[in-house]
Formats: sequence, structure tokens, C-alpha cells
Amino acid sequence: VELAPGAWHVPNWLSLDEQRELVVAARSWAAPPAGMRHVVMPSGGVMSVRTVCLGLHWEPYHYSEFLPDGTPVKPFPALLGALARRAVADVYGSVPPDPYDIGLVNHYDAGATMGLHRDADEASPAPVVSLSIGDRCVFRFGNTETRTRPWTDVDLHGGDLIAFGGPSRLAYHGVPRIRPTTGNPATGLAGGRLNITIRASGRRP
Ligand code: MD5
Ligand code: FE
Repeated sequence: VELAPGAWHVPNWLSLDEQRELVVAARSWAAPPAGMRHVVMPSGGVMSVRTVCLGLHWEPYHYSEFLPDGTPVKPFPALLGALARRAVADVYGSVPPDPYDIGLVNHYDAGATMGLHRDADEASPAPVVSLSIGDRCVFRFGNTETRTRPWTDVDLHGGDLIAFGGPSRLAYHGVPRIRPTTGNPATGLAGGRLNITIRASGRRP
């Protein structure tokens, strides 16, 4: 389903086995050092989502090889590169030249939300690939001009793929609510929603 030019929603794209594999991997990605944590914004506000970065660490509003405490970021897993290439090939029919090298893994508990924002800290125009596991959520897909309406609310389920390329790469988006206890327990995820986004930094290796 094309939500807007370049923005695609593919329900149930991940197999149950792939979701299980990602849940197992996410457990090791979340472990310290350089594990899952709440990001603190420059305003002093604390994000309700917990995040772990792979390949390059995101901190508002730039990427680095190190976390603020000096620990090196975990490596970018080959598994995520392979999934991102398969996703963009399925959706757009070709794979972008810039290699996928950033994994951003978010965990939302029942009350967590993400405000409307743009992902504009990457130098590459390669589409962002987003995979969801666990609880369903309301994903709010806005416009590229303003943080306000018009927007479209999309019900995302565990297993769904969304890809944002072309004119939608810099659209505003957010997650205004999680639908608690709607996930498939067979994935192995104990609770909440796991979202894995895969991006290309556009940095020279
Ligand atoms: C999520 N995560 O569901 C979303 C999925 C984040 C974030 O927003 O920054 O971690 S990624 C959705 C996304 C990425 C790039 C562009 C657009 C949406 N878009 O143009 O709408 O936890
Ligand atoms: Fe985002």
C-alpha cells in the first residue's frame, strides 16, 4: 500500500521465524555495554522510548562512533543489511548505492510515544526501512512541510514493513499510541513494541 509518493506499507512482510530471530538478536543488542537506554533531549526531556543504536550511535542531532559515556557503539549486524536490501528491492525494485550501515532499535512499552519529527541526520537519500514486532501501534505519517495536519494514521502490526524513500524520506512522522497486549506471543517478545529502523549514513567507509 502506497501511503504517499515513495512511502510504502507492506503488512506482514516478516515471517514469524524472522520475527523470532530479530527478538533473540535484540536481546543481545539491548544488553550493556552500549545497550538500550532512554535518550535525553537537549531540552532535558527524556524520551519514553528506549533505544539502542548499531553501527553508528544517534544522539540528538548527530551520529557518532561512541556513546556519551565513551563506550563504542555495537557493530552493524549483517542480518539488518540483508533485510534492508531485500525490503527496498521488494518495494522499489532496486537497491540504493549507499550501503545500509545504521540500525536504530526502539522498544515502546504500553505508555511510550514518539512525537512528530523528521529523520534528517543522514547524508544519504537511501530509503529508511522500518520493521515492527509485537504490539500494534498507531503510526502517524505527516507531510514534508509542517509538523501539523494533514497526516494519516496507520495501524501498524507486528511483522509489518514500512519504507520511506523519494519525496517521503523527510516527512514528519511519529507514534502517538501503542495498543498494549496486541502482540503475538509466539515471537518471543515479552511485551511492548519493537521497532527496527535501518538507514544509510552516506558516510564514506
Ligand atoms: C517507529 N521510528 O515506529 C519509527 C519508525 C525513529 C522512528 O521514527 O526515528 O526511530 S521509522 C519511521 C520513518 C523513518 C524515516 C522517514 C519516515 C518515517 N517518514 O518519512 O515518515 O518507532
Ligand atoms: Fe523517525
